[in-house]
Amino acid sequence: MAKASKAKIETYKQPAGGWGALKYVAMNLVKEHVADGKGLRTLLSQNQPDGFDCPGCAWPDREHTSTFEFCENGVKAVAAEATAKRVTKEFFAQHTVAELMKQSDFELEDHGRLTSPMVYDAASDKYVPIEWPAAYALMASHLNALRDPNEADFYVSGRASNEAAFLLQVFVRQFGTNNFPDCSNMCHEPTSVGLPETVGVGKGTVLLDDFDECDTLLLFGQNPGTNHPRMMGELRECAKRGATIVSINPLKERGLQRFADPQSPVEMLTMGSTRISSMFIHPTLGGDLALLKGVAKRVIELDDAARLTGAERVVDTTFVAEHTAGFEAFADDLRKEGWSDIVEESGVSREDIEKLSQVYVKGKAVIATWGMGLTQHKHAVATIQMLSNLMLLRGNIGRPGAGLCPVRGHSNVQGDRTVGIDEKPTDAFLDRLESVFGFKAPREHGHDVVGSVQAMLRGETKVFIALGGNFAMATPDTPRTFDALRSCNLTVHITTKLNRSHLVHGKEALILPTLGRTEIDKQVAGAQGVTVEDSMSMVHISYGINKPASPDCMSETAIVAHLAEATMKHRNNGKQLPWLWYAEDYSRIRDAIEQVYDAFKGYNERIAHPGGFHLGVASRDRVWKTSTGKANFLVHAIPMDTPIHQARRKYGERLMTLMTTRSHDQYNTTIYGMDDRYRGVFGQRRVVFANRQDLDMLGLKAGEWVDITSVWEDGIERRADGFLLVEYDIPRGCLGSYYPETNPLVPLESFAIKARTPTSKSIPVLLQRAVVQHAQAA
Ligand SMILES: Nc1nc2c(c(=O)[nH]1)N[C@H]1C(S)=C(S)[C@@H](COP(=O)(O)OP(=O)(O)OC[C@H]3O[C@@H](n4cnc5c(=O)[nH]c(N)nc54)[C@H](O)[C@@H]3O)O[C@H]1N2
Ligand SMILES: Nc1nc2c(c(=O)[nH]1)N[C@H]1C(S)=C(S)[C@@H](COP(=O)(O)OP(=O)(O)OC[C@H]3O[C@@H](n4cnc5c(=O)[nH]c(N)nc54)[C@H](O)[C@@H]3O)O[C@H]1N2
Ligand SMILES: [Mo]
Repeated sequence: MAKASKAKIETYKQPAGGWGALKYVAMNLVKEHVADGKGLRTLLSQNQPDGFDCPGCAWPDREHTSTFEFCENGVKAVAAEATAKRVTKEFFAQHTVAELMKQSDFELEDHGRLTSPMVYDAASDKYVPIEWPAAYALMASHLNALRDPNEADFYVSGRASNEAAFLLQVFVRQFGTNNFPDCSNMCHEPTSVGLPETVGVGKGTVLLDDFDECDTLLLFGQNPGTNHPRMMGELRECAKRGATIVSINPLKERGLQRFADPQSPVEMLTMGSTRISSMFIHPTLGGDLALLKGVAKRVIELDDAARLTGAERVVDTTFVAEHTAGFEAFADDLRKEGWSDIVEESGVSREDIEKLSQVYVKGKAVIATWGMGLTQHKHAVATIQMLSNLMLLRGNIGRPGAGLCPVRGHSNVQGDRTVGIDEKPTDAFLDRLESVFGFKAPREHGHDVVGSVQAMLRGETKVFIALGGNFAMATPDTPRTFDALRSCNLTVHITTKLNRSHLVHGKEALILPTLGRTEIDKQVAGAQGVTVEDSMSMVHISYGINKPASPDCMSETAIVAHLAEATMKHRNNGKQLPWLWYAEDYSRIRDAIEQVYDAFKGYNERIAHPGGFHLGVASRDRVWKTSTGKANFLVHAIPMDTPIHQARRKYGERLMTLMTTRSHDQYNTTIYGMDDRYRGVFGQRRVVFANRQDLDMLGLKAGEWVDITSVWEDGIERRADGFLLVEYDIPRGCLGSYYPETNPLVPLESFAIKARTPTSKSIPVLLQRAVVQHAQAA
């Protein structure tokens, strides 16, 4: 077992990446017992044309090139899956669920890969073995006993392949529901909801090649040094070429400051590094809408001045005239907007807004990227639309080196959505599905994540089946989510590793062990590859190379096919789609996908090309699939009465806004280790970052322990106790802490307008000195 760090808080002076990354790679390989030849072989196959797609993030690869793309956190994701540790039947025989509940999330996952299908036995409070056919029969009997198919929810986490996800949605829709809560609901949903109204497509418009041509990059609310380390390679190249990089983030994240490329012998040997951002703008949490309005207002001011003096226009008038609608109303709204509200609500000085505006108007090819810092807020949809507005002002969409670049999370979260995991399917899609498969698809929209928990709490959802993920820990309002899951008649997890969702189970429960992407997936027609779509709409194939974790693990696709077969054979007088036939050879599923979606034409041939193919994004080609047939400028007021404003009126400056983010040593709810070294946190996770002046104002000191309570007036007490205060360079009134420990603080009913994404980056909270002061960190 790798040695855990001692609990300490210590400024990290190294650049992101570099030798620090190599050290942690080695530590993780040792921890997972994969530091032998097999471990190395696994890593060398990552993101290779004939290897597997990294199960980490959704950042694309350069043509899946021959050099091994090095990324510390990709290695951690692979090592976590390729681990030599196993959770066996004997393990379950030794532990009751109540005992396992006492273990931390880190400990649960650290037991290793699940090896056998297990069923919950209430008499002993243990999971006991079950044969696969009996597991399918149990699920089928529950599903077929429902009065209404809408009493079942099918959760999908973004690692599932296109093949498994597509087959699942065909089955579930034939079964009769659109209940597809999906990790995307908690993630980039505001992007997927916001962009179609402005530019017609809910996806990014850039490709990696655009990073070669851009001269300006605006990075909003993301931490690529930790969450998309392969993006750092691109940023480094851009910086070296002299592109201007601005980071818009309440925190000065290490990876946004300096990066040493572990693949650059020069940087490694000379201990050198590359400066990434040349400018930092630190908005207050949720302040981006006001900030973006401020920058757009400045662009209009400069343009108005240019028009008066006859100088070159600042707005790209040709583009605006030819391609957009709503410009005049938008510009008028900006002219009327007051600077004091912009400055107050963004938390950014007029001077900094001016500087950012200058950078923006100087850029000839601007790329704007964003992550969870924009999406997990009440006004996320409006914020993303305002960013799109800003980009439209100077024609920065659909031009080489310029465009919108939402940076997705899970490696196939975008693909899952593309192939039909969508609780709000369009009629056009359902019509097509019906004509290809010959059944009537349900039209009523289904549950998203928030809707799913609410339906369980109302006692309406009886069966919950999850294809991956960790619903119990990823969702808001943890105690209520626990109650919700426990109210189900059956909960099922198709999963690689043990996590808390398996322990917070329904009256009956199954754990079904599945293959990871690194493993050989052998079916009747031979070893199968699966396809995934990255954040830039590139679709490619991935082949596992490792021996399966256990002979009893089944592929996700096969599990879905058997579930469908077992359930549907009792319906339609036994007339069935050939579920098992699809799972014999995944190219048959891809043929079916191609029949439903024109964009996948020639699917099987096109994935044979190394690097795969681009799905096509109309807005990239300046084809606007909106109601006006143009790119729309959309007016949005600066919100002045959010739950944060309301709570602040009541509690004054003591009211803090809390963001919940990832540490460097975790993959969402999977905790790899206890360090967040770029932020200087070692050996612990229960910390809260606060501004020095706020600490003084509250009469608190760094090193003290605090309890956190939410301010949300619905009669439910929300608290998370025992966090170490860490003084940090964070704007006043803002706090930062890690997810999932802080999810008990996020109210289920606090979500983004239109997108219903939980507001995990803007929770109104109060701090109290903890009753128990733990031993202080060294
Ligand atoms: N190693 C690793 N890789 C991952 C993941 C992981 O957990 N570990 N998770 C994957 C997933 S599913 C996702 S969605 C992505 C997440 O990747 P990110 O989008 O980087 O997610 P977070 O860690 O939540 O960090 C959000 C960033 O936004 C900033 N921020 C917070 N609030 C605001 C705000 O109001 N305005 C602005 N401008 N900035 C703000 C925070 O300071 C932080 O730097 O990463 C993916 N990749
Ligand atoms: N407070 C707060 N909450 C958040 C967020 C936040 O920033 N703050 N972020 C949100 C975001 S962006 C997201 S995407 C969600 C993530 O929510 P989820 O996607 O539900 O969570 P993960 O932690 O990614 O899921 C990890 C589990 O997936 C399983 N798994 C891993 N690989 C595979 C595989 O190949 N196949 C299968 N079948 N299972 C596998 C393992 O059992 C592992 O325990 O959380 C959201 N919740
Ligand atoms: Mo995500």
